[in-house]
Amino acid sequence: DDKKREVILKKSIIPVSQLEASIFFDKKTISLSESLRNSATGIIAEHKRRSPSKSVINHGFTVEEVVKGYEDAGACGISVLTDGKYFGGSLDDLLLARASVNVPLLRKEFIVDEYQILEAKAYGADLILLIAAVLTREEIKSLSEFAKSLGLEVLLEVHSKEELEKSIMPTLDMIGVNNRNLKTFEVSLDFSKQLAAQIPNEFVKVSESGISSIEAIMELKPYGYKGFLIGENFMKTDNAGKAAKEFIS
Ligand code: IGP
Repeated sequence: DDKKREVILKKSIIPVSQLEASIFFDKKTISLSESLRNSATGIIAEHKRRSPSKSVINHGFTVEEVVKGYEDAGACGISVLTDGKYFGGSLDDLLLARASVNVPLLRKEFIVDEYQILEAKAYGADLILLIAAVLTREEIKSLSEFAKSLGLEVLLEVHSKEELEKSIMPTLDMIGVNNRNLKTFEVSLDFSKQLAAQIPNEFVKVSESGISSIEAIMELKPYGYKGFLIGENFMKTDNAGKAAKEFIS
């Protein structure tokens, strides 16, 4: 399929030896799970140019300006969409973000192979996302083990009880419940609420998508959520960093 083709094309451009030569490759990563455990707010702010469910318009700010704004606002971590096809992002966005901030950075991507994890490390990420909906248990196991071997943390994304049950393993650091169904785009905080009790306590719980108010966070906290991944609510404004600041303070 298209995604596979993209990955193959990219592989022929940058050899693994060159990724491993990146200045970020041997750099110690920063732990998002630790920051979330110790944070009062737990906001993970996302850089997202557009999305298939809604067109999000970034009003002329560069990725550096947006992520700096997020860091100044007090975000615990920053998610950078690197998918080009659906979200208009790129690995360059991740690299520019890395050069601009010191908070943990998530490479937000549909990860299906180890090469993409090497890329994540080489372009400065601290953690990766694995999406249970598109991976088997064996894939989650081998990809998360590989990420951990590079010092990257792993955020596993689930949307249902079945996805959660098949995925639980010690190589995960955080479990995120996506409030948006990736197929129907239906969004409801009920997904986070319903799954919370089934997420074992050793994993930091993250609620993802469709969060647009402090009230939503207040509603989710009693369920044990420590992290809140927010994109659209900030990126749809004319100044994402400023919106994050107002939200967090
Ligand atoms: C952010 P929102 O509704 O605040 O923009 O959502 C983030 O959760 C969302 O972008 C996301 C995503 C994903 C994107 C969650 N899981 C997987 C791409 C792939």
